Amino acid sequence: MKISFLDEHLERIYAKVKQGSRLSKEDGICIYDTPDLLGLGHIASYVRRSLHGNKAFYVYNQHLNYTNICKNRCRFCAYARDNGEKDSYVWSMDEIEKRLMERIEEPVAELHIVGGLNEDLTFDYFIDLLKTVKRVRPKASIKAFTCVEIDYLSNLSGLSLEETVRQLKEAGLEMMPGGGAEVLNTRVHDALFPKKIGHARWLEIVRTVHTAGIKTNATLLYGHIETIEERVDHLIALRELQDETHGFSAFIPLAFHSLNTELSHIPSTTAMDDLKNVAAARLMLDNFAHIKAYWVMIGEPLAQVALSFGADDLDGTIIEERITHTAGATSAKGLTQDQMEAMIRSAGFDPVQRDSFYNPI
Ligand code: V47
Ligand code: SF4
Repeated sequence: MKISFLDEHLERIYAKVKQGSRLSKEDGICIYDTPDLLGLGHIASYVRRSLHGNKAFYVYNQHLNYTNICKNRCRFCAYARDNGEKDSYVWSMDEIEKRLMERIEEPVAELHIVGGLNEDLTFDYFIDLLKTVKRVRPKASIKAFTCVEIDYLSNLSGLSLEETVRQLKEAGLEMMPGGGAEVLNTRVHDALFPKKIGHARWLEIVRTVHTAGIKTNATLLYGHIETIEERVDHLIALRELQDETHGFSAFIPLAFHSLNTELSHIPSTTAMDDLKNVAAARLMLDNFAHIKAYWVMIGEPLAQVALSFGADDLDGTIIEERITHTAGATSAKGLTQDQMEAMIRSAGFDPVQRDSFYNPI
């Protein structure tokens, strides 16, 4: 179909996309700079539809955030607390079992488990955590721990990265979520999350995890101090690693929420920017199968629109989201399966309930 774009750069990008040519850093910057949002959506949708047709995936999942005590205290994080602070917590195995049992009648297919770097916890706690979850919910997949936690656990246990991952896998770890990279850039790292692992270590850990046969997701935390060029560099770094390992499953752009953080002066991201991040991901990450629109962060209505801007997955029902809601998210804390399916259908797509590995359920 012949399309007239308002932005001449989009003509070039569309031609490349239709030929299956890889987009350059310059193209990535044009994607973020374009005023022609609908033209951009058209191109991203072309790719999304050629990969997934009219399907829109979601997972019936449950989040477990086992502790909010964290020694890193990233400047953008509203969730973390110091040990001994009033509302700090750590869940015992009984508490974890209780939370799983509260939902045992529901068809939960995935458990998304992440927490802070709590110096009171031993490596055995994490092994017990995985085994407890597997015992109580044997049929659900465990998607747990970011590369930040893997680095921490390797230091804590004194084991090599490879051995740490091997032991976690043996205890039940099947997949890893995408958090922790934030923006793969030293300037942003030093300004916002200096105690967290940096760019090179994050990539090294992902490589090790993928080599061990564990798929991971990837994210970009946008809407704070990062520049457009830094966003594009981040996407290209992920694309290059994916060429090497093929271990990334989905990419999720994460919209920064500033309430209750040290950066509370930063305004919320705009719908324009949220949709551009989805489209940029779909177009730049030509070797990623899935792009998620995380409804918790951008809200349910915009997540529906994102399905026409490159996203093919709305993540999950979640049940009880804590991290973004502590930072001011106004979306629901969870959705029922009916709500999720109605949301997808009214956006014009066919809902596909999936497991962690995108097999339809
Ligand atoms: O790494 C922290 C981000 C991430 C804030 O892989 C914030 O399927 C916005 O990674 N405002 C954790 N974001 C969440 C995450 C995730 C979520 C859903 C699905 C998947 C997946 C992964 O949340 C952190 C950080 O980047 N975060 N604080 C904040 N104030
Ligand atoms: Fe800790 Fe993660 Fe929050 Fe950083 S983002 S302070 S590592 S819980």
